[in-house]
Amino acid sequence: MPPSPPLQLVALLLLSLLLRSATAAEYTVGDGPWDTGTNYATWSDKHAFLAGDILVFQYVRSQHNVLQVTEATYRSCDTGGGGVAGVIKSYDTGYDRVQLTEPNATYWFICDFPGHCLGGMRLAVKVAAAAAGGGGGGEGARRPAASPCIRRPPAARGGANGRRGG
Ligand SMILES: *[C@@H]1O[C@H](CO)[C@@H](O)[C@H](O)[C@H]1NC(C)=O
Ligand SMILES: [Cu+2]
Repeated sequence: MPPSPPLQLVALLLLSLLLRSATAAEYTVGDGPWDTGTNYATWSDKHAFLAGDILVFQYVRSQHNVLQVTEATYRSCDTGGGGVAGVIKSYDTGYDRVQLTEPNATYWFICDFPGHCLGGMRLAVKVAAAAAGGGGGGEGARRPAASPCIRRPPAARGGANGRRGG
């Protein structure tokens, strides 16, 4: 009987899939649009973020933006009028992919449109100390399912608020 390369190929494919899912996960922030109708604290608490993971902010760019800020600005929602105080990085494409590069760190994000941050458009993301891609030590840290975010509790998003386009 000749050897059966297909089986080895399948094994290789499976292995590479496993490795890929262990290196980085991509999360759509809030499992939907970045807007004023979502509870981002609840969303963030549901997930275990690792260095290398990517956050995707999706929104109408004329209505929102994304600023990575200091903890103080996250708490005060005050960027000093000019949108600069405490601002580390700003995004405004409407489809922003932000990689969480630092292990053992917290990332803070707000929307700087008037009233939006105070209205709930702010996100704190804690990145675990173990790095996902750091020399292959990350496999134990990553939970088995690569995308557990599909299920969405029915009442998680305030219906009326979100649709107002606030
Ligand atoms: C994580 O950061 C804290 C303070 O920022 C530090 O005390 C702690 O040792 C760090 N842990 C690891 C595993 O690096
Ligand atoms: Cu906004």
